[in-house]
Amino acid sequence: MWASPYVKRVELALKVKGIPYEYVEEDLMNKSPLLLTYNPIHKKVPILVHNGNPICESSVILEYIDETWKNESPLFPQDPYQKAKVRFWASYIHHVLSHSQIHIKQTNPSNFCLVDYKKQQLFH
Ligand SMILES: N[C@@H](CCC(=O)N[C@@H](CS)C(=O)NCC(=O)O)C(=O)O
Repeated sequence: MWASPYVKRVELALKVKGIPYEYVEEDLMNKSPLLLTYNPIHKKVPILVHNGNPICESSVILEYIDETWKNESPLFPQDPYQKAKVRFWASYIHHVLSHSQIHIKQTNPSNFCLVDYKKQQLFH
């Protein structure tokens, strides 16, 4: 689901750490048997499948990635207070974006921008 912020944060984490992955697009209007098998509780993306094991929920996936590939660029600081601050701001930014009229729009095959539909503004 290319426009999903939950999927994007997982892809970004994999890219930051340089972990090769295969991306499988899902049609959320017609969910595949694989999606329903791997995430029977929420039936949502993203799902990371690693060593045959499905991991669901983007924040859980991010922590799994960070703990599994420890030596590559850490996503979270070790210090519990610093880690709490990172989690706070990640949650804040996500909350602001998902509760606003701002959406991601693809302007051409390789270019994305943020669109504020209320203010009719584009942010590149
Ligand atoms: N809390 C979940 C939310 C994931 C989520 O809402 N995914 C949406 C795509 S953006 C989805 O799969 N929706 C399908 C549905 O609601 O049926 C996470 O962080 O992974």
